[in-house]
Amino acid sequence: MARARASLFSPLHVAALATGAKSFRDNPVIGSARLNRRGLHVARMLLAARMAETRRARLADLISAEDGAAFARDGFIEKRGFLSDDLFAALRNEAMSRAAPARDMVQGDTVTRRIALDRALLRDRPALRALAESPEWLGLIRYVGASSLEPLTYIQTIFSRIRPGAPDPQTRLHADTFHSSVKAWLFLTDVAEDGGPLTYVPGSHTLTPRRLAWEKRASIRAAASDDYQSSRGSPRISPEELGHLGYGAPHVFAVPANTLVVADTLGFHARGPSARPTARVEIFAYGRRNPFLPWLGFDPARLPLVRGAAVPLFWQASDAAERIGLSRNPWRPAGMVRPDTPPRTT
Ligand SMILES: O=C(O)CCC(=O)C(=O)O
Ligand SMILES: [Fe+2]
Repeated sequence: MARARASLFSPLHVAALATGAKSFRDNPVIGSARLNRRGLHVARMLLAARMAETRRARLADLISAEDGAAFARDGFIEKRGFLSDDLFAALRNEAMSRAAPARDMVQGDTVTRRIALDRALLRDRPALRALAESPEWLGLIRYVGASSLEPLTYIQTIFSRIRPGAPDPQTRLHADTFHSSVKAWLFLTDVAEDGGPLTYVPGSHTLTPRRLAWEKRASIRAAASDDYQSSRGSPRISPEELGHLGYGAPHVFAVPANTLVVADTLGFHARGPSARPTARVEIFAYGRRNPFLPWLGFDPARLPLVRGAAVPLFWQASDAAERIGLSRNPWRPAGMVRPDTPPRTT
């Protein structure tokens, strides 16, 4: 019987266990209630955490001891006044005052806009290039990301409550996936407490026994969950459950412009609610690799032909996939716009 059931699993679905594949609903092995009851999901989490810890230890020289201690405690590093006043003013001007090719994505009542900081854009924007190449910026991202990765970097705008629609799904506390990965936000605008701020539950990036027990329970029912994001491997958690796991309230990044936050999105985080339509603009970087890699380097995104072109390549591939009917690309071309030009998708 067990044999007959095991044969339902295709080799590709099994092979995906060794990657960052996370969707309980799309992969019958990852989503198997029977295997997750026996600890499959939790075993992947523990192995990924151990690999991340080993890789991160080798990257300790990239950041200060103080930042390392803050990260170990909280799961994020916050740096106010990250850039010098002059560099920040120049960078903000380069980012905000010039139109650039953008993509918009609608999620409920929210529109996310991204302008890729690719090679073409950076060519004549020296302040943005100085940030993208800054050892301090890259060091923080690589340390938190536990890999010598090449982050995907954008000018990102969050237009909260810009259109009628369901509440933004990012406003529910969640972990992005089952393993460490890094996101960084250098805010170009001041962010108010009731203006859709980033929030993060301090310390929730570590796998405590209670977190693992919660993950195990969640993994058993995830494939059948009617919460779409949870079933796709980004588990949502309620404030009550969070209390049961022993965590305090989320920290709210109501911060002035020129604050950098670099976070491990294995920890629980969300976008706080917005009391009115707002446009939060930031330089946003993202890095995620196979969590089971023993090595630090060899990121394909660092190859000469890909470096500085990964985002447009990805967008074009997603457009091509849509043209042949595979899947809709949620990132729709928005034309040449500035980060704060109101979206047309309202
Ligand atoms: O933009 C934010 O405040 C957080 C959104 C989020 O959950 C994410 O980017 O993973
Ligand atoms: Fe997230």
